[in-house]
Amino acid sequence: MVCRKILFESALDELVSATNSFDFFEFEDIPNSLLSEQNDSGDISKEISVIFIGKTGYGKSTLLNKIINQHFFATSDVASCTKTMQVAKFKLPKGDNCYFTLCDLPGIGENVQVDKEYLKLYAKMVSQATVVVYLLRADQRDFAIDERAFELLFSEDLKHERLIIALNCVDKVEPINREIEFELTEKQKNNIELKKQDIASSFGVESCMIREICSTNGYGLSMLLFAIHINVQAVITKKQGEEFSKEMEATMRELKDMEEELLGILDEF
Ligand SMILES: Nc1nc2c(ncn2[C@@H]2O[C@H](COP(=O)(O)OP(=O)(O)OP(=O)(O)O)[C@@H](O)[C@H]2O)c(=O)[nH]1
Ligand SMILES: [Mg+2]
Repeated sequence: MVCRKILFESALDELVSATNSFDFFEFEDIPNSLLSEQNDSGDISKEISVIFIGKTGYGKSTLLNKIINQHFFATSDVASCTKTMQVAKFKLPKGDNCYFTLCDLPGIGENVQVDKEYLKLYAKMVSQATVVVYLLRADQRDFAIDERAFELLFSEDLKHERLIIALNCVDKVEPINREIEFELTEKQKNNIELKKQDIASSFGVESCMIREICSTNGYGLSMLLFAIHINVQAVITKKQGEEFSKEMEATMRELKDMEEELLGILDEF
């Protein structure tokens, strides 16, 4: 049994209004086969879950706080922080003990011994999760630990079905303008795009599944939530594989065009 701590429990409506996502749960009929069973000290719940994994200090807990718009997940500026799995649970309309859960896991990379234990936990949770969000940092160059974790955790199929990479800390991408309030410059955007292409080829994933974000100020959060939303929905409707990736890329491009158009209109005012 995997030990976990429930930090927050509420109705799905609360998550829907905090994120403007995941409203499809109200309409979709979720097959029982997709719900994984979790046992919290004898309390059994059936869950659709999104797990957040990756190296220590890369902002998993910060991102989860930003998503639920509350400060429930402990974060640290200094030391490796999350030591057990922690979850926020949102009750699905489907039944009494059915939930959509967001799970924060301890970070790898602190030391070799602990990593063995955490990677075992990751493997178990990846096998049960509906969607996996793997955090990387946009200002990082050393991917050795992550590449090793990818080899251990993700089959080729899984990489193309229910994995999203959240490329965090875009505010730290050079060249940083320290004079002005946060706004990505064209040069930073270009460097982020190059970083995404680099990661897509070394990790063997679609670049549309890499979402650039800043967990502290919320940059890119709506696009990441949209990616999680449609991945969960795709798993539920069992629309997977290459065809789905292409569809997703087209949808993402459409959304990005809409965003840019909207920003253009706002700039004119
Ligand atoms: N500049 C910047 N800092 C960030 C961002 N996201 C997180 N941080 C900072 O990174 C530090 C670590 O964040 P955590 O959320 O505790 O990281 P974690 O991945 O949960 O770490 P573990 O629990 O040890 O695995 C904190 O000081 C956060 O404020 C970001 O997008 N930009
Ligand atoms: Mg943490």
